[in-house]
Amino acid sequence: MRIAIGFKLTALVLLIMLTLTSIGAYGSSAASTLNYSNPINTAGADPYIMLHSDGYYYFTRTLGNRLDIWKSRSLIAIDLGERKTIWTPPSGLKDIWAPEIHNIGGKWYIYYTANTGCGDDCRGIYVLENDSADPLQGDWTDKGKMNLPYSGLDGTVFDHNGQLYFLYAAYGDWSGSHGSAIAIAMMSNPWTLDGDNVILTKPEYSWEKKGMPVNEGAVILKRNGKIFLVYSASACWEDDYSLGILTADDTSDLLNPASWTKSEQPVFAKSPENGVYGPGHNSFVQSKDGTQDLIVYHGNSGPGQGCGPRPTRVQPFTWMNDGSPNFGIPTNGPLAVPSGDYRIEAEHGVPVKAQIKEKKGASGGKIVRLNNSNSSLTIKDVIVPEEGSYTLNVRYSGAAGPKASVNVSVNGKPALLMALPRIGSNQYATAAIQVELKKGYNNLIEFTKGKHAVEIDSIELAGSHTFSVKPGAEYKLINPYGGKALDVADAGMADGTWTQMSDDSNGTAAQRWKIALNEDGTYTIINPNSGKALTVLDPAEAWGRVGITENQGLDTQKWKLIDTGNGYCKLINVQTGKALDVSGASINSGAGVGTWKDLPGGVAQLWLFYRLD
Ligand SMILES: [Ca+2]
Repeated sequence: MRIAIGFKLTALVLLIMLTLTSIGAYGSSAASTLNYSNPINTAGADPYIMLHSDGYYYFTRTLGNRLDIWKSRSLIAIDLGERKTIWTPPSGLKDIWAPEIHNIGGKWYIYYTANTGCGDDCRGIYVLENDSADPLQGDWTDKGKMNLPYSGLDGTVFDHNGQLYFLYAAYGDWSGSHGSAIAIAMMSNPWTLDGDNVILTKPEYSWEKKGMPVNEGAVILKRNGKIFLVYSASACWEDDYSLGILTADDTSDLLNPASWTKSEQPVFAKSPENGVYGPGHNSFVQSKDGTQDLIVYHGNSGPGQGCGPRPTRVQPFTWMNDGSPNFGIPTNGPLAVPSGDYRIEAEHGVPVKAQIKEKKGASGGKIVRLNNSNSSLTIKDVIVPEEGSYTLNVRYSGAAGPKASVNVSVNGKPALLMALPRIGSNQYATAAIQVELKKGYNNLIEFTKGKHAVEIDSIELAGSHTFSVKPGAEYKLINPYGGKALDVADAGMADGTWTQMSDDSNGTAAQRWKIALNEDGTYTIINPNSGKALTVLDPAEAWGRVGITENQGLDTQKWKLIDTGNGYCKLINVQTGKALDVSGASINSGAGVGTWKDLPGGVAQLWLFYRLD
């Protein structure tokens, strides 16, 4: 809240200011459950997103030196979802690129690209396997390097008529025959190729040879009796990186190149008008209710940005009369959130003394029946884009009594009584209440049976809030680029203890920060463990190290919070005028934290505030 007007604050205005303070505009935008804008994260090259039968989206992307998985109830809010580093490479394995997560026969697999230190010549594709129901849990077994006859990258797998196939970008002769081309092979199991590797497309047209002759990043789309192989063309650092497409009849021999017809022009390319450059390396996903098809791709927001952060973008696409996809033009939106993106099926919650039942007319085909006394339904990982009050819509059926109800508890707080007006046993209705939710995925909603039995079909959240923090509340501060948390080194208490980035411990003493609002509208950020304030220790330096010191109300201890949109903010120090910054834009634990000149679009200077208390 900016106070530039020359009038005295009334007590009421002051009270509002002290209870929930909005942040001064920078690129301020309301985060909504109805609309969204691209990109959906700060960095996101080679994005792969899948929707699993458990109702969660799972997301992997290139990080270079490790594999992280994101898990989210919402596609659009996936950057705010649970994130976990599930694997780091053994010594000698480098350039960990283009991971894809797949569920095959009930087991999880991640295919990733790596080399053993000699670059392209020894670049190959490797596989990990996990038999846990949740890929963020359990152990990943190393299935080793795949038996590719070519060196290559960008592996993907698909099933067709019960046969597994593998696609990858196979290196050839850069000066002549095929550069980087797309090869296909059958598989005898999810980590072993069996039989011939056949080249289906190689760079031929000028739009496939910008920078270098490259076809890569293949992915399969099936519809209308056809199989579409969509791939990325040209070098990733070119603004003209784009998508091409091969089309085959779904009854044809997929290992015969003659079965495939190649587009003569790219089917998805840069849009300078819309500010999207080098779009490519895509995947496909559907809205939760299956009614919309969406393309997930990376693309830069300006020209000449090369193979930098390449943030992830998502947009719907349609189908042409001839049955082929129409991907349209890259856009930043705003776009309507995919259908049902903030809906959670009751059957994707945890019933206790209650049953999941199939029911005609139910969303997702199932309901949860709260019948027995003390029966309950717990829905965890409820995600919203910002802290605030949301409308919780509950779709239900079978409310038997005239005063049927259900008790709703949010984040362990005392339950609210929600009336469910009487309807027929085979009819559905929606009732709504307002609930307070934290930013991110860490919300839990519990329903317990009221006076009469009731069947809960789904919940859906609606609302819109701008970024805000609540003075007096405690937060963890995450840099979304690396996913690490702002941390006091060794949970130190002494004046001058440095801060650093560390694995997100979800609010242990070293990673808790209490927000205090100063009279001048700036904030002091206190580590409750030591009671000390986040301080620029070396304000005269270009990059001034940040640590903790006893709070004396100094300008080096005061920060402005600047909303940059999409749920991120910057922290600008009052003394230096510089932004809180992760040294070298490192994504690793142990990276130092300081203040550096405010860089527009700098991924090392963006922060997510997650409420802990
Ligand atoms: Ca349902």
